[in-house]
Amino acid sequence: MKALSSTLPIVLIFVLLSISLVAADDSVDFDSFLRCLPTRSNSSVPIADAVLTPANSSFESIYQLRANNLRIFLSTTDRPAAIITALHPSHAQATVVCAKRHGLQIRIRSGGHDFEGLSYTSDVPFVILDMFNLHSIDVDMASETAWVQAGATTGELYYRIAEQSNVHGFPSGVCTTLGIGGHFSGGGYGPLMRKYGLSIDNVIDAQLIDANGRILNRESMGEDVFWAIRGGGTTSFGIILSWRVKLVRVPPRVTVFTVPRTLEQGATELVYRWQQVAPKLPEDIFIRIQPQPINNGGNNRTVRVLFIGHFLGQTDRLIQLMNTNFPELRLQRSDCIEMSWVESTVYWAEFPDGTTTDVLLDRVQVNRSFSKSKSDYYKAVIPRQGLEMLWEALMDIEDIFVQMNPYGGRMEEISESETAFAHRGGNLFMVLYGVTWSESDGGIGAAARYVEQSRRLYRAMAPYASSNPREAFLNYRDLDIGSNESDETDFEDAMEYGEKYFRNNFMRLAGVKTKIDPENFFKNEQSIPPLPMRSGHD
Ligand SMILES: Cc1cc2nc3c(=O)[nH]c(=O)nc-3n(C[C@H](O)[C@H](O)[C@H](O)COP(=O)(O)OP(=O)(O)OC[C@H]3O[C@@H](n4cnc5c(N)ncnc54)[C@H](O)[C@@H]3O)c2cc1C
Ligand SMILES: *[C@@H]1O[C@H](CO)[C@@H](O)[C@H](O)[C@H]1NC(C)=O
Ligand SMILES: *[C@@H]1O[C@H](CO)[C@@H](O)[C@H](O)[C@H]1NC(C)=O
Ligand SMILES: *[C@@H]1O[C@H](CO)[C@@H](O)[C@H](O)[C@H]1NC(C)=O
Ligand SMILES: *[C@@H]1O[C@H](CO)[C@@H](O)[C@H](O)[C@H]1NC(C)=O
Ligand SMILES: CC(=O)N[C@H]1CO[C@H](CO)[C@@H](O)[C@@H]1O
Repeated sequence: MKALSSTLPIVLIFVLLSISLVAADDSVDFDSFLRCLPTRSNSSVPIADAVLTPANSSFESIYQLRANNLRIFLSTTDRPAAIITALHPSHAQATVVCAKRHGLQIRIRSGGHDFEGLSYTSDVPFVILDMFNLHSIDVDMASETAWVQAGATTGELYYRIAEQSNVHGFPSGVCTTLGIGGHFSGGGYGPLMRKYGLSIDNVIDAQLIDANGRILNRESMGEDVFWAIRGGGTTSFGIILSWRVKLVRVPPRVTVFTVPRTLEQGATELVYRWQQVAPKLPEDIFIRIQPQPINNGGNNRTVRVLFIGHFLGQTDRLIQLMNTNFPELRLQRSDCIEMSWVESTVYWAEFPDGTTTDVLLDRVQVNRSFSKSKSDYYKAVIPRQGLEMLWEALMDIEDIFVQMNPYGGRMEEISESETAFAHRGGNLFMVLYGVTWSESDGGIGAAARYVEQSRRLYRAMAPYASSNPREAFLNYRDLDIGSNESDETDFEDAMEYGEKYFRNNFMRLAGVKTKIDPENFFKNEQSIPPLPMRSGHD
């Protein structure tokens, strides 16, 4: 991300001309790595079919295809020495064993949505283990469970469940191209969160490849490791091959709505009220809000807040509940649309009206953009003057995206230590601040300016957000909150981001890490380090 500080458009040309291969480093024995691979994998599915080096014509296109954030992708010149597009679990096992033996770091990629690109960039010689081809989903209606491979997307999971049942679903993210492998590692949330918790709260088993290349399940990895991989950033502990999930019950018809309110229509008072009401509503109701600046023509800017709702039930009941609990929103029957649960995943992902559920099988994010995101947790209501300051800040910023998601319900019931995901009781809502822009807004050359805008908003909200630590959501990865270099994980540095992401679970995570990966093979700029070695004289 070094090029970010430059605002010259020439950067792009520079990047394209100077793509370099980190494999050139002498200390790394890349040829031996390549020779090692077939000796460690199942010969009936040749690993040669999975290995791409820069000599292969498809290398660059596969690299790019799932490098989702153009801010990261266009600011790095380093390329992996190889991309292993695993076609069989043994290809992933071989990648671990051979990379460890021959001094290469691995970066694990499933859907490639990491906000800071940690699944496809590194400053040291590395290979990408791409799990995208391992995407089978086996739904078993008798036990109401499914085994889902890491490379499957959220959309595929929703689609495959709906093929079998219209009264089952799964609580995961809104975007339908997220990789299950990365998405669950940080928790995984969506509109079913208040009713059923996070994705990881409904995970009952997993297959994990450890640093010795062994495949472990829940029993053989032990409850400590199983605890850590649910929300603790799986990538610090191993490679997820698949998760076994418990499906959840949904009614045959659910109701969705999107209600816009501008400042002139009283949005400030509504948002003030929403903060108190939304975390306490019946668990079947989830109302996200999205304030965004809009132009009223000329230079007259205002803020419009979208109230985006999801209800596990039908319109009549929803209207009753809203009249009782949140009459100020004045939700009308005509605002509500009834549909099946799987159709609601398409609605929530903001596909154009009329898009059919087949879109859930589109596995690749086609329209990529430049982005920088940050997150906050709120345990107290933002006062009216705080909201007014937020509106001012939004109207000041070019392409800002703010999303506020209510907690409460099931999230309040699960204890902070039940899984590694620590943001539970006491949180009113979680906020995403994102700036996104495109090539026509200035592309990579404008990155420094946009990134600074996101930081400015984050600083402005400090008085209202959680503090000591100022908590952050791992799935909304943000290197600003503390990070390390690609190949070293200093414990003190790790504590800085670790407490924000994991609160009191950080030390226990480091303890688990010490047991399963004491040599710290699985690491990145924000991984969990092993506990520091004791000095001996205490
Ligand atoms: C448009 C968009 C919408 C989003 N919406 C939501 C949302 O609604 N809810 C939510 O919770 N999050 C959401 N996110 C965040 C998302 O959950 C995270 O970015 C998540 O990490 C993406 O997983 P991935 O597999 O696609 O990404 P990747 O970039 O492939 O991986 C992300 C991280 O997980 C690691 N990893 C990937 N696969 C494995 C594996 N098999 N084993 C071990 N480690 C692995 C990677 O090394 C990396 O550190 C959204 C992100 C985007 C870009
Ligand atoms: C190799 O993979 C095939 C196909 O998945 C499987 O049938 C076979 O048992 C595997 N062989 C070994 C030695 O694991
Ligand atoms: C990559 O190129 C090598 C050498 O030309 C070739 O043998 C191999 O099949 C190619 N790999 C893939 C996955 O296409
Ligand atoms: C700006 O737009 C709002 C909403 O349309 C309107 O009420 C207001 O009068 C406008 N202000 C100016 C200065 O035009
Ligand atoms: C991608 O962007 C193009 C051009 O803006 C648009 O026409 C197309 O519908 C978009 N595709 C998706 C899937 O959003
Ligand atoms: C990028 C970054 O923050 N790197 C830090 C990693 O840890 C070392 C100490 O071991 C710091 O000096 C770096 O600043």
